Amino acid sequence: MIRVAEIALREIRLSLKEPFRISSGVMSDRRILLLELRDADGSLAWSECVAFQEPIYSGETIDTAWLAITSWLAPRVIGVVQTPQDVHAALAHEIRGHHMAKAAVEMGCWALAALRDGKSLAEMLGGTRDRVVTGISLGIQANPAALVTRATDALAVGYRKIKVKIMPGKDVEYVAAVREALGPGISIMADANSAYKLSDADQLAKLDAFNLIMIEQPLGDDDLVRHAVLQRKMRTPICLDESITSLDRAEDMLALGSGRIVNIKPGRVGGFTASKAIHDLCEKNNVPVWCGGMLESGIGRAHNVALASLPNFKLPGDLSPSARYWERDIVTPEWTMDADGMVRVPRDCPGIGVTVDVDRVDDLTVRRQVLK
Ligand code: OSB
Ligand code: MG
Repeated sequence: MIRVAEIALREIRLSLKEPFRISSGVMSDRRILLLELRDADGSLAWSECVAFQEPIYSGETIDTAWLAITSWLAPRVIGVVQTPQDVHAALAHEIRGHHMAKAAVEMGCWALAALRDGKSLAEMLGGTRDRVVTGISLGIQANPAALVTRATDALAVGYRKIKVKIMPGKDVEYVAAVREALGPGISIMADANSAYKLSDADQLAKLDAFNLIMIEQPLGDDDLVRHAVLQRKMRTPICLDESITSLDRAEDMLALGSGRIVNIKPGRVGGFTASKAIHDLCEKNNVPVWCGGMLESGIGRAHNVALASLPNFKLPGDLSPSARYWERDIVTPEWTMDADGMVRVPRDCPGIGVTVDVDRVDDLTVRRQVLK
């Protein structure tokens, strides 16, 4: 049982080392929403909201999340005695949408519960691995040669999966160049972030020639039906990201055949309880899952790494180490990856397993609001 006494919201500014471009926009100087959850004994757990500053990935933004948490969500947990397993339903009841806002609160509750029990978040969630396999997600580049340079460098430092962002006009030529440069044995995939229409099926099917381990979210961000049609026209497995916003949507994907792999981002599905349910459903149906990323700071990354230690996370996650994104992260130790592309799961520390550098976070904070 936990009883949250106080939630503080903070907005920090943290600049990416270089801009990250997806088909629907570019991110560079990030505005990140962090939560500090305190219980009556003064235990403090941190969480991160994965919403971006503009609605280019989902409808939420950091400003809508701030509104949702302060107006509707925080009052559902502050002063309430409940288990972390109860929080998902408490936040879902009569409040539609706002999954990323809900997830930030819910995941903070799990982290607080882990601290209270003296367990690592990974153990609390049922994670079994002590290291997780990591891939890199490469943003859209100016030309295929620039992408090849980045892909080759990534492989050389140990990444076990190379994901390249694509969009119409920057697809077959880019993927072909990467496959040619890396050779046949390397795990390569493409992520379109909903940039295509079903009428582009012939163009997308050209990617079948490159033996990709999957293509992520080619069609609409809330689509399942057209993805099912497309999957029947392509050999490459479709992986859904944006479309899987809940356990129900994962069930729909299985029923319709909209894809064969699921990217689980706990922020997108409303938190850990939904993530675990989707993980278990997929496991039962022999559908592998992997953990996606949202260019998180070291706090959000800690939550993702803990989740990725569950057994059906069978494919490398987008769990790059801190130094890929930031000159300096806001946690100690920073997240690192070994030469085999593995990130250690801090199962030996209670809670999220890294220490938040509060002085640095204070320096980066542009607004803070405390709710009791
Ligand atoms: O679709 O997975 C995505 C980044 C921003 C928005 C959407 C996505 C991504 C990534 C980056 O692929 C993953 C990461 O390194 O955090
Ligand atoms: Mg994606």
